[in-house]
Amino acid sequence: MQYKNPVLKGFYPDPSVCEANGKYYMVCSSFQYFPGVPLFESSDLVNWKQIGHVLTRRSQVELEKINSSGGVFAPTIRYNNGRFYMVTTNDTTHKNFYVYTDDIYGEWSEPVEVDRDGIDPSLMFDGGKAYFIGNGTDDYGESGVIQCEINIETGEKLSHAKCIWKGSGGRFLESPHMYKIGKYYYLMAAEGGTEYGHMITYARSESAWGKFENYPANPVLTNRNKAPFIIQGIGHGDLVQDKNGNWHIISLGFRQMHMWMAYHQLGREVFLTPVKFNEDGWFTAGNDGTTDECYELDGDFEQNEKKLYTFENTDWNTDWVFLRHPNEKQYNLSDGRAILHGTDITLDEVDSPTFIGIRQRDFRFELVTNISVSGENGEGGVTVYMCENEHYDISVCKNGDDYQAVLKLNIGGIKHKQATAPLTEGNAKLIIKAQNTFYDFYVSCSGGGEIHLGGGNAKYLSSEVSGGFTGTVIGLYAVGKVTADYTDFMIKYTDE
Ligand code: 6LW
Repeated sequence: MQYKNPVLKGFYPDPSVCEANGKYYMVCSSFQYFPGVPLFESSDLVNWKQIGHVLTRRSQVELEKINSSGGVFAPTIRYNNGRFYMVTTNDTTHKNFYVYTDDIYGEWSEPVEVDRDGIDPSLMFDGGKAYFIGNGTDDYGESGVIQCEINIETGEKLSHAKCIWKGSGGRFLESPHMYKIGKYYYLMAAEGGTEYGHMITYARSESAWGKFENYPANPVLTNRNKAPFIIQGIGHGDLVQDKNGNWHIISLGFRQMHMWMAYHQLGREVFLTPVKFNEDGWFTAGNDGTTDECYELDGDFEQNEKKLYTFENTDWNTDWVFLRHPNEKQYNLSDGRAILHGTDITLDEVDSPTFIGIRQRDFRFELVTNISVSGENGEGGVTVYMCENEHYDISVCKNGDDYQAVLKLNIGGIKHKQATAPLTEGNAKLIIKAQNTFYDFYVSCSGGGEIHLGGGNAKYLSSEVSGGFTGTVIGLYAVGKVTADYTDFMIKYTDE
């Protein structure tokens, strides 16, 4: 059967995957969003169903007022002796820690800290030992891929932290993972940085401590010279074997908004690329060392893609996220309805405004929602949000008895009120129509037609402009002394 990349669309960066009891489990980074580390399950590596989050309690991760694109960086998920482990870094507090669970559908433990620097930690279990692998500097001042043995019960280091590989020479050596396959230990990592120069490289050794011999044709996988091609930034991968014995790399990548426009607003998404081990024990990836849009995959499966998102067919605890730690009193979320109570925190702040969002999953969509704004002075609406300095907001503003529909664009911190339209009441229908390169905003009130308020170019919300690691999130929000009551919400995605 054929599948099409990305296998998981939208802002789900830094994927890591493991196999357990005939299923695959995947985690992604989540930065300033809470709950943190979205957790997915699949039976074919192509269709991924989110089953929850790993970091669901404030005691597991501190995100109070942390910088956008700070917080939870790349995670790794591994399964050993009936227990799942997720290890990651809070890049704002510079803490490396892991949590564990014996029930993948339940809660995860309190964090176990590991006294190591760097980011992109990984775990390997081999010969009854647990190895903590990441990047950073070792106990002797060497930088590169750093390994130490740990007591998995306590996180205590049981050996010196030692640099075991310095990569193939690319900048930003990150995302190391080690695998024991046959007689070799394979050490795979990302180099080049998570933009257009991203690549996956690897080396092998007959010892977990090296000396590691570089694959002679590194990088084994990259799209850095694949042009013109929409899929770019391939890197940060994890190796996984499927039930038919075939190997794959699941990695991050991104889709440019247009063949000739090197901007991406959706964030880094998840791609699946086939891998082949050769007689000589080296492996290759893709047809030519690059990630294509479509591949054949053994197995009897259909690739399903959800195109319609509503309050009724999404789960507030799984599909929706808050900015940092929410004040739960500000939200009343139920089947088919969301009631948000504003505070004085705005979307332009590095804080936790009244905001609940769902990742933008593809370029072209139409969003419609009813909204009713009541209270004293303030606004309630929908935002296409990259971070506090890049977001487009359509809202119903209430100032005493005066109501207005307002379109605001925040581009690089330049706050521009693009259009207003008078309303006779606080009830309205807000509409967003998105193309690959542009967002258009409309309002309609009882019985009236759609008023086009204006729009904004998608590239000003892109990672290239905003500079972060996240992707656009479509958020419901309220600011000020108002309550915003949303019903009949839907986002419908359409193909090119
Ligand atoms: C991730 C690291 C990286 O931890 O960006 O650029 C970090 N590379 O691999 C956040 O995605």
